[in-house]
Amino acid sequence: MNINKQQLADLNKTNLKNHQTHFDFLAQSLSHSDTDVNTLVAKLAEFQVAIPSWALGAGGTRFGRFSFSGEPASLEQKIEDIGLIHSLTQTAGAVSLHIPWDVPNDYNAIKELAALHSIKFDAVNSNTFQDQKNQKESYKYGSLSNTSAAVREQAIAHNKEVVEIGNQLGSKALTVWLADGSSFPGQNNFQTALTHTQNSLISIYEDMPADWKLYIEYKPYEPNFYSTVIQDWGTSLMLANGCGERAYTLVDLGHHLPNTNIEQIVSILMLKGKLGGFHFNDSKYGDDDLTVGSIKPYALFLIFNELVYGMQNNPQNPELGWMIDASHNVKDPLEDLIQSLEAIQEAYAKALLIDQNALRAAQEAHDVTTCQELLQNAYRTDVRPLIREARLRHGGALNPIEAYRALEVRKNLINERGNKTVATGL
Ligand code: LRH
Ligand code: MN
Ligand code: MN
Repeated sequence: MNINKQQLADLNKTNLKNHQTHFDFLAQSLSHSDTDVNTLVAKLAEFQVAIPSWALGAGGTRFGRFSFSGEPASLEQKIEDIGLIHSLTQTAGAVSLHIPWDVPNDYNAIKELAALHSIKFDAVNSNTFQDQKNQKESYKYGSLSNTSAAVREQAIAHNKEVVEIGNQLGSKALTVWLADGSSFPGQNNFQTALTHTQNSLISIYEDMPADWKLYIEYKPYEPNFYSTVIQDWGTSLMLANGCGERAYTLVDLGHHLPNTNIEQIVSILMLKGKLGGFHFNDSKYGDDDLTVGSIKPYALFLIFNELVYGMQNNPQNPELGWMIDASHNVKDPLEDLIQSLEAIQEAYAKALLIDQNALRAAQEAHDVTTCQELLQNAYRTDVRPLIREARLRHGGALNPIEAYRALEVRKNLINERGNKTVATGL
């Protein structure tokens, strides 16, 4: 199924007058500040977030998985799904592949299909947290950190192959997330595990094309429950520094212990020019991979405040690789992703509204009350007319969920793909 601009323009007609009233009102209220509304809309339209190839079907937990009908059964169908989300939102112009879950069969055909939907290939993800069929060595006791040289070599070779695959598609970054660690005290020697990991990463890094970046993802626990080799941003940064200039830390919002100040981590990494990538999701307890903004939207806004500050003040930090890393257990995956994109845009737009000069002045005057007022005034502004306007100007839907349902996208996908479908990947 494809959605064309005319269909969306027709659907938008119903909401257009209402939208215009809200947009004009917001533009009018913002005209008193020095925020130019057209610049804001342009920034929102520019902001593109990659959709991971593993998030288009129903996810699951270790207790079960409940399929969603009409799920994509191939990489081609996954790209088509992202194309649908992108048509509606105009903010999902990239895909992030997980290898070997989504290895292309025909590179040219996949590239053509992606181009047809205006989708770029973002960072590629390696997978050494599962054993694959016919694999010689097992990752049961770790991959890049394993005490066995043969296992480490196999894992290194896999990462190099992932880079090769990504290179053929136009990707420019490799994301490494390791499940390596231990479940019981005494199982691992922490120092040996870290040293092996560093050396393995260096070997992968040195093999990458000169214009590639390496993103090192951290996570405190799971699947190992006693220790994880790359447990936090400090370890990731240390490893990135050990690799070289083009190695960076990747922050996944779900990969922190409760109440961690993620915005501070983001800020410090950008100061050091070492924040490379970002995985969006939300959580109540751990790595829950829930819809972005569904649990802690204010925290997301504070994180975006630091991201915006960093993007404006830290030229030493490269452009970031943005990706949604969520799992969809009960909602339609496409609707869920649309909601995540909306939450990301909302937090970004609100952060852009913060009067940075006034904030700096209030900070210097130690006027804590005003500091809070400045942040919360921005947070309390309903920025949705800006996001809608950005979509409208680029041929998207004023209300993507409404359009998705009006066009009966899921019903069409079920007609095309069937009722009992299982997406490849997670
Ligand atoms: C690990 C993780 C990592 C993986 C993805 C499937 O929890 O966030 O990014 O690649 O989930
Ligand atoms: Mn992640
Ligand atoms: Mn995760």
